[in-house]
Amino acid sequence: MGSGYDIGMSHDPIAESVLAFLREQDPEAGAILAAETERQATTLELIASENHASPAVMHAMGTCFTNKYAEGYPGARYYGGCVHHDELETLAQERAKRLFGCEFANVQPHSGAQANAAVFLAMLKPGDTFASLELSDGGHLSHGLKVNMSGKWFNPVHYPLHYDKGHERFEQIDYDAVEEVCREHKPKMLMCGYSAYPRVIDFARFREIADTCGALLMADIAHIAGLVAAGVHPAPFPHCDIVTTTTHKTLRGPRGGLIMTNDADLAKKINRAVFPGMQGGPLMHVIFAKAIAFGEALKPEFKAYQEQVVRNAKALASALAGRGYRITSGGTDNHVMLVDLQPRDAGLTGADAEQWLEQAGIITNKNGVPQDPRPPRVTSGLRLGTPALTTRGLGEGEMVLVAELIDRVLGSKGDEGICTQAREEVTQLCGRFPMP
Ligand code: DSN
Repeated sequence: MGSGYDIGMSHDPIAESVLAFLREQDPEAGAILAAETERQATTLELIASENHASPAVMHAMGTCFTNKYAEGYPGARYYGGCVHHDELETLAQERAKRLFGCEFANVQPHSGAQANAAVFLAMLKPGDTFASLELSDGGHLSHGLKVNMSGKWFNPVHYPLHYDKGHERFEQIDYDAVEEVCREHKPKMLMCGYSAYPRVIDFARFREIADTCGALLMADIAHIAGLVAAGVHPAPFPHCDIVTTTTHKTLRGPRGGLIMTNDADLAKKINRAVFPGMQGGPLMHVIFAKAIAFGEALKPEFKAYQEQVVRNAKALASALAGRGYRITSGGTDNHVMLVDLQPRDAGLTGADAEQWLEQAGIITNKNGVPQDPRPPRVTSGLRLGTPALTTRGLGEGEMVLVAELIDRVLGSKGDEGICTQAREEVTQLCGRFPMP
């Protein structure tokens, strides 16, 4: 049984022969790859920012494009021998532009954090003020955390969620407060787009707010990029000036970053900030895989996949709520949910839950819930997402089963026997839904 949503997702003989080859070439390193292959095949991946890339994307990274320096951009390189690298990077750019409906795309950022850092370098001066959502409310460390460059060298001001339990939009973005923060602080840049926010982002409203204070509007759509590409979440263009993303989460490409804009002047600044401002040689083998992933995302099957991601998230959230867990903001509109463990068991921490579930082969990450009384290494919540399970072909029926397994493990407080039994059931379930 395969996912049925995409190209070649049910069996990968090339990966098997590569593994056999590497085990022969370097038994020590090959054994680690074998173990990780087995781990991924026999566990349920519920980390919202992870996915299982297609065989084409995976193998694209293991090609001769890794051998080349191509500093610069197509047609303007600092090394000879770049003719095919120019073709390739142009192809990746063109596909990204079609996918997200924009005029300019820089496909070179090595990661989402580096894409964001390049935007800071291009658009702000040290000490400039920008507005964002705090990490503890669902933002990202590169959106102004004190220990991150964005918080050390720039001046973040944060806008809130609705924290009033009685409010109909409890734990959702308080757009009026965003506007107040912008009026008071006059940020040079307003950031939206998050790492742990389960609701639709109103980019049009953000545009109106940015215009009240003359701020640039930047969206980091790292989490929802696949949904946006498939039209399952509203698009940031034409509302946003700059859009950054990763390519490996819902978008299901290789690990990497991407920056887009419709403005030719901003594009020039962004290009200079990525190279030579932030990075040296681009990872051309990864750009090759990005081009392939963008090609996959342009196919109609990708829309069906993303629609199922959202249906699965809703089914999982509803099944967990039915078992006494609180889903923050009352549910999810996208691929991710934040599960507040406290109503189910006041003593249960996210750290314990993550560890016990891993013993049962269910991979999650602890995550603070808004206004979490516990520190980030402990937390009262779990962040769960459905992109990877959906790639494997699990549907809403299986989400109910996954919720039951999660509850059984957590309800037992990680009892060894219960975890072992659940681990066996997880392995069997994984066997019914093989890896890409
Ligand atoms: N670390 C990523 C996540 O898990 O959401 C964000 O960069």
